[in-house]
Order: sequence, then structure tokens, then C-alpha cells
Amino acid sequence: NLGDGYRLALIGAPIEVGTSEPGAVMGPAALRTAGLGRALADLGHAVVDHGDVVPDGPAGARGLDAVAAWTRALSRVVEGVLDGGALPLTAGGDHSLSLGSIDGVMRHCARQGRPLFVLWLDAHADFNTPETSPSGNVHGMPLAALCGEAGFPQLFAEPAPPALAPTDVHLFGLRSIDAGERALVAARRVGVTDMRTIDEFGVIAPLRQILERVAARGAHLHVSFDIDFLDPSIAPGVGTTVPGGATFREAHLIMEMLHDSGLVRSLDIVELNPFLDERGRSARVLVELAASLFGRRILDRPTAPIAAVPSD
Ligand code: HAR
Ligand code: MN
Ligand code: MN
Ligand code: MN
Repeated sequence: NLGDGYRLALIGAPIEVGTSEPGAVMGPAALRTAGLGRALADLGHAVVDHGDVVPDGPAGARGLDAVAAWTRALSRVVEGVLDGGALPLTAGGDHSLSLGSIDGVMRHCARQGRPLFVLWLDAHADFNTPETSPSGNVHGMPLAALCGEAGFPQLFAEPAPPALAPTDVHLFGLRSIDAGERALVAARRVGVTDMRTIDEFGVIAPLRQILERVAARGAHLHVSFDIDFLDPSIAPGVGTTVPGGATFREAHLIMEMLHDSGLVRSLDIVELNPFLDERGRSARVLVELAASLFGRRILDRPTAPIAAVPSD
């Protein structure tokens, strides 16, 4: 158990080599400017800002070679933070950074003999391979690479940990998927709560099911939060907006439920593009949501279960 005040490690990952839209390189700076570190420290956590990670070797060009250089560097930092008993919060940067953060988490979990579960809050599935990708953008591929799909060059340092089990990945908020990745997601039995499901059942029932499963297995829960999970009306600062995303209230409730579960052991916040933002709105929304995930609440007690609310 992490106890009350967590040790949080803020890791900047100013990576945009996985996308064709420039600007995500400014994401970590914008999150710091919006007060991410201060908000978490004000909640009583010990926050250490590790600064921005520097890629291993040349990472100038776009594409998989450049991403590999980031992956190796990020993996080392994230694994080191976890080994030191702190919780890594990797702030991006485009979603290809999760290749590195999750590789680091997998190495840490493998050594501890602990199962890993990945909750992927995103409009997209990010399950393309170089072969199925319509764009060639690596930020649309990290889950496929992490789950051991063929067709990728060597991205991870040797020895690579065993691939992530697709059944231990859950896509939450999905509303944009390409034909090739749709077939893969179905064939590999990746967990999915799409926006249709959220429209019908809300966020509580599907998320509770996931959290119960993670708790029952004693798994490490990694949350990868792509800002395009949110509706573009509340978070316009992203290169790949998709209409029909989560409302602030839905996202906020998810963060509160994640906090109350006590299960989250590592987090990515990705795809913030401050160049496309409106006066820092998106960065501020992300700081607010991160604070909720780490314990900011309206009253100083967990929300009462429904049965305990007086009905008349
Ligand atoms: N699926 C599309 C592609 O592969 C768009 C991917 C966009 N990815 C992100 N991350 N913004 O979720 O090109
Ligand atoms: Mn994504
Ligand atoms: Mn380790
Ligand atoms: Mn996305």
C-alpha cells in the first residue's frame, strides 16, 4: 500500500516524433505551468520533478527509430522510480511515450512477480501496426507493439520483458478505430468500453467491473490518459480531436473512483498540444483531473455508497 501521502515522481516526456502534428513537445512545460506539481503537493504528496527525459541517441526524425530512442530512456526512468517505491507520472508528449513508460512498468512488475493491468482512456485504440496504420504515426501503435504484434522493429532494450497480455488491456472511451486495428482488437480480445457503452450504462458500472478485477488479482494498475478521451469542447488542445468524448463530470468521476480504489501505481498524461490549446484551458483541466485522481475531493470523506443516502 502506498499510504496516505504518496511519493509522486513527475517525469517530462517532450516527445512528438510519434505524431505528424507538431506541438506536443510543449506538453510537459504547459502542465508544469498549469501547476501540476503544486496541485499534487498541496494534497499532501511528496512530489519530485525529475525534469524532462532525454532520448537515448538521435531522436530528431519522426518514426519508429526515433521512438525507440525515447522508449529506452523512458523505460529506465520509470522502472527506477517504481523500484524506489514512488509512483511515476509521465507527462507528454504524444502517446508513443507509453511504449517507454509501460515497458518500464512491465520490467518492474516482472521482477516483482506482479500482474499488470493497463487502463487506456482514449478516443482511439492505438492498436495499429506499421502494416495496418493508415497514417504511419507511431502514437496510433503503442498498444500493438506492447502486446507483441509482429511487424515492429526492435523498440525495447534487451532483454525485453514478456509482451503485455491483450486481455489485461482495457480501452475506455473508444470512438475512433481503423479497420485493421478493429480486427486485431477483436481477435486479441482486448477489453473495450466504447462510448456507446458509456452512453448506455454510464462510466460507473463498466469501471467498477474493471477495478474489481484488478483488485481481485492484486495487479499493478497503470492508467494511460490520452487527453482526446475528453470531449474537445472541454479539452481542445490536442492534435486528433474526436467529437462525442467524455464530459468533465464523467472524467472527474472516473478520477475519483480511481483514487478511491487505491489501485493506481503509475500514470501517463499524453497528447496535450499547447500550441492548439485555448488560453491553457486543456492543461488546466488535466491538472484538475490529476488532482482528483490523487485525492482532491469535495468533502473530507469518500462519497457515500448509494444505499447510505437517505431517500426520504
Ligand atoms: N488511428 C489513427 C492512426 O493510427 C489515429 C491515431 C491517433 N492517435 C492518437 N492517440 N491520437 O490516441 O493514425
Ligand atoms: Mn492515444
Ligand atoms: Mn524493477
Ligand atoms: Mn487518442
